[in-house]
Amino acid sequence: MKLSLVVSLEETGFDAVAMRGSWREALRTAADLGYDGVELAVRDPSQVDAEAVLRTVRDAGLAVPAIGTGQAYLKDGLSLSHPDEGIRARAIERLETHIRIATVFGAAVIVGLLRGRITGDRAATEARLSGALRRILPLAEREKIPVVFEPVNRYETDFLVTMDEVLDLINRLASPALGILADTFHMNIEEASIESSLRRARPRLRHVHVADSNRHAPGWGHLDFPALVRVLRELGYTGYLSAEILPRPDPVSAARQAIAHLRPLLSA
Ligand code: LER
Ligand code: MN
Repeated sequence: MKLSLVVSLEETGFDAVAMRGSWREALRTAADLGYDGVELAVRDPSQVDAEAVLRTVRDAGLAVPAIGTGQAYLKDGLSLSHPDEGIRARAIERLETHIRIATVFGAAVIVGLLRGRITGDRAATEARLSGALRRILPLAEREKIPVVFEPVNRYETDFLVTMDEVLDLINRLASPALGILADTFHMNIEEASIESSLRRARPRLRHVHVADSNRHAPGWGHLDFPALVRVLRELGYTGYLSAEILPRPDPVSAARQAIAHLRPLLSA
C-alpha cells in the first residue's frame, strides 16, 4: 500500500483538504514529507495546465492515484442526478473532461459529492444518476480509467451513503471501469463494521480515503488504523491510502501527522 495526500489545484471551500494555496508548494511538501503520491482535487480540468502539473509531479517523484471532482458540485453546482437536464448534461461533460485529464496522470476519477442529492422521488433520482453514469462509463472503459464511486455520510448527502448502497449501484451498472472508494471518515459514521464493509467491497475496492473519526489526521481521533491496515493487507489491497484531512492545526502539521502515523503501519 502507498500513501497520498489530497491537494487542491485551486482555493477550495471543501474543508478536508490539507493542502491548499499554491499547489506547487503543496507538491513539494508532500514529496518532502515522504508521500508516494498526491490526489488532485480539480474543479474544472479545462482551467488546468495538465502538462505543467505533470512535469511538477514527476520532478517531485510523485504519482497521482486519483482525481477528485467534488468542487464541480460544491462550487459550480453540477450534479449527475440533477432534475434539470441542462445541469445534468454539464455534469456529464465535466466528468468526461476529468476522465480525459486522468489519462495524463494514469489516475482514477472519483465520483463523490458530484452524485448530487435526492430530489423528488428516490427511484427517479437513481434513474437519472444511472443514466448519467451509463453515458460516461464507455469513455472510462475505452481510456482504461477507473471511475471510483464514494459512499458519503448522511450529513453531506442523503443519496448513497453506505458501502452496500453503492455496491448495489455498481453491480447494477456492471461496468468493469466502475469501482468503489472507501473513506474511513464516512464509514465510521455509516457502517456497522468498517472491517466487514471492506470485506464485502473487496472485489470492487479501488481507492481508500483516510481521515480519523473527527476528520483530523490519522492518530488524532479514535479510529483503529492498525486494524484497518491489517484487514486491507489481508484482503490483498495494494492501492493508495489517500489522506483527506482537515488542515488543522495547520496544513503541514496535519500532513506530517498522517504520514507519521500510517507509514510505520505499512512498513511493519
Ligand atoms: C466528501 O466528504 C468526500 O469525502 C469527498 O472525497 C467526496 O467528494
Ligand atoms: Mn472522501
